[in-house]
Amino acid sequence: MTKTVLITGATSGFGKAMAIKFAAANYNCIITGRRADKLQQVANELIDSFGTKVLPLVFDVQDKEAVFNAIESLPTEWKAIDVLINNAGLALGRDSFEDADLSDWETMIDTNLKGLIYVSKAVVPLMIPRKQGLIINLGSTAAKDTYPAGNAYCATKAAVDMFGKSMRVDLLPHKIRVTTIHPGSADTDFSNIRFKGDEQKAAAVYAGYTPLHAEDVADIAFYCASLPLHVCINDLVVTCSAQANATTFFKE
Ligand code: NDP
Ligand code: 8X3
Repeated sequence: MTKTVLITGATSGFGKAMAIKFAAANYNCIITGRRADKLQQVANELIDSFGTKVLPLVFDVQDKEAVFNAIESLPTEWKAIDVLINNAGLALGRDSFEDADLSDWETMIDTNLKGLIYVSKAVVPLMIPRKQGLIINLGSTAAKDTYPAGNAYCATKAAVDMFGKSMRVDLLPHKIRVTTIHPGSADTDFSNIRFKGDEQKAAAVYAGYTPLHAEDVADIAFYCASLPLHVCINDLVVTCSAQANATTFFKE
């Protein structure tokens, strides 16, 4: 039977690459994001390339009401969600504690943590009666250790890590598996957004080494989703070969 995946933040980066990967494997894809035009482009690409069924949903994960409305209004045939990928997220700013913008911190908390909680809380009730489901959360190496001026971003990802562990325990009786993938540095739009369009600063993040690409992370997410039902990868940290942990890189 055809499976269904819901991927948040599918307008670019990991989410878009995951949508392509799952659509290529004939999953029905529910894809979400705030930018309606980009989301429709991704939907068209999936339909044109793979002929899969695609349902684009435009909402901001920070907006609790919008999240619950979107999930509750899903057509019946889209409610059997096999895989939820909580991917939407961002970093804003890379400023030391005293200089950091409090509203940037609030946006990261509202998106990376509260948004993930809203989407999970809306989708899990659809999984419980089916006694199956896989939730893949996007953490980060920043969840495992902090780096200078990582402050609120690192804190949100550490919270995602712990919330995923908690979900895994609570959802065990419902046979819902929870995997958290923690990528290191990857060359998506992430740094452009973090540095608010400063392309030089964004490019400097990836200078001197080959970072992860979105497709690498999509392949890993797909692998996690392809395992037999009795297997669950709980926690997966992945970096490019030039990165050892949140702070240590070998650049040439
Ligand atoms: P991108 O900026 O390329 O993609 C982020 C996606 O999240 C976009 O599709 C964006 O869609 C969506 N998004 C952001 N805010 C919201 C919101 N409020 N509501 C709905 N959707 C939102 O970055 P990545 O692909 O790199 O990031 C994906 C995830 O991976 C994030 O959680 C990030 O923290 C994490 N990560 C990234 C790493 C990296 O180095 N790139 C490494 C480790 C983890 P739209 O703007 O259309 O709403
Ligand atoms: C994104 C990777 O190193 O910028 O989570 O925190 S990093």
